[in-house]
Amino acid sequence: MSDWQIVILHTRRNTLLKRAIETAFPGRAVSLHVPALVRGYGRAAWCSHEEILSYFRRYVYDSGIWRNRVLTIYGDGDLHHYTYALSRLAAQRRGLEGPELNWTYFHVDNHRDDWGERDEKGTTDYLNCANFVDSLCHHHGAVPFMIGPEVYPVKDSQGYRMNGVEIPIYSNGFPKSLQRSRVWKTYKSPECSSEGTGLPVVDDLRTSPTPAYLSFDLDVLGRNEIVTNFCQNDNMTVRRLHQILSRIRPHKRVFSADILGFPDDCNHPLSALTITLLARKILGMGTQKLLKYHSKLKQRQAGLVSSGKVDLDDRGRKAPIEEGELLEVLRNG
Ligand SMILES: [Mn+2]
Repeated sequence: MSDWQIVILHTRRNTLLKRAIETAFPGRAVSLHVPALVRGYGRAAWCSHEEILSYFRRYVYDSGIWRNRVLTIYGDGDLHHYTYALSRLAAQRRGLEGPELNWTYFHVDNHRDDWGERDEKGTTDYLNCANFVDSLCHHHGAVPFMIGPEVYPVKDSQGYRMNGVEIPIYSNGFPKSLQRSRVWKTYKSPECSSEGTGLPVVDDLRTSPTPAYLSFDLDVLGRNEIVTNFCQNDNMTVRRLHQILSRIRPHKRVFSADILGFPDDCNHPLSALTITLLARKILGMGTQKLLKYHSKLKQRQAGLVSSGKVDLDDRGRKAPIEEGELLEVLRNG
C-alpha cells in the first residue's frame, strides 16, 4: 500500500472529487489542474497517438511521482483514451514495452472501447474514448483483459490482428476455455452480452502476463452507485468490483491504475464515496466500515427513489448525503 501515490487530474478548480480524495487520502494525493484536457472539446476528443503521449509527458508526468505505483483519477468518460498515455508512462517506467505482450491491461468498463474504423493494416490515425484499447495493446505490448458486459464472440476468439500481429483477448464474460469450445467457434452473431459481473477465471489470470495495469470506467457501475455521463451497468456494485479485484490480485503484480467517468461539474457526494471505496480497494486498504456506510446511504437513496423524490436517470440528482457529512466520515477513516 505504501508505495501508491494518487494523482487527481481535474479540469475545473476545486472539484468535489478533489476535496473528497484529498480528505480520504491525506499526504498521498497530488492534484493537477489541467484545463487543457478539455480545451476545445472537439479537438480533445480526437487526438493522434503522438499528441496524447507528448501532452502527458510534458504536463502530467513527474519522474518523482511515477517512481511509485500511481492511481490516476481523472475526468469524465469522454476522455478515456487518455489511459493510452497513462498506462504507457507507467509501463515504460517499469521497462515493459511493446511488442512483447508482457503486461496485462484490465479494461473494466460498461463498453469495450475497441471499436474504431481502421485502415487495411488494422490501425487507426486518431484516438477517441471508444477506439483506443486495441491501439494501446498493439503499440504498448499489452494483453487486454475485459471486465464488463460486452462480449464479441467472433472478435474475441480471433483476438486483435494489427499489422500482422495477433493479440489474444481475455474477458470475464467469455473465458478462453469457452472461446475455444466448438459451440463458440461456429457462433455467427458478432455480439452478445453477459451480466458483466462474473469473476475472471483463474486459468485466464494464470496465462495472461503477471504485470498488470487496471483502468476503471465508472459507467461499469449501476446508477444506484454513481452518476456518470454514459449508460451504466445496473448489475454491478462496488462491492462486486471488490470481489473481482480480490480474485485478480493474487495472480497479478499491479503496477498502476486509473479511475475515470465522474464528470468534474457533478456534485454528488455518494458518487465520491463510491470512488473512494474503489480507490481504497486498489491501494489494498480496508473497506468494511465504509462499505457498511455506503450500503446505508444506498438504502436511504432507494427510499427517495421510491417516493419519487430522486430519479436515477437525472444526472443532476440529489445525493442521500451532503458533502459536509461525507468529508467528516472520510476524515475519520
Ligand atoms: Mn470507457
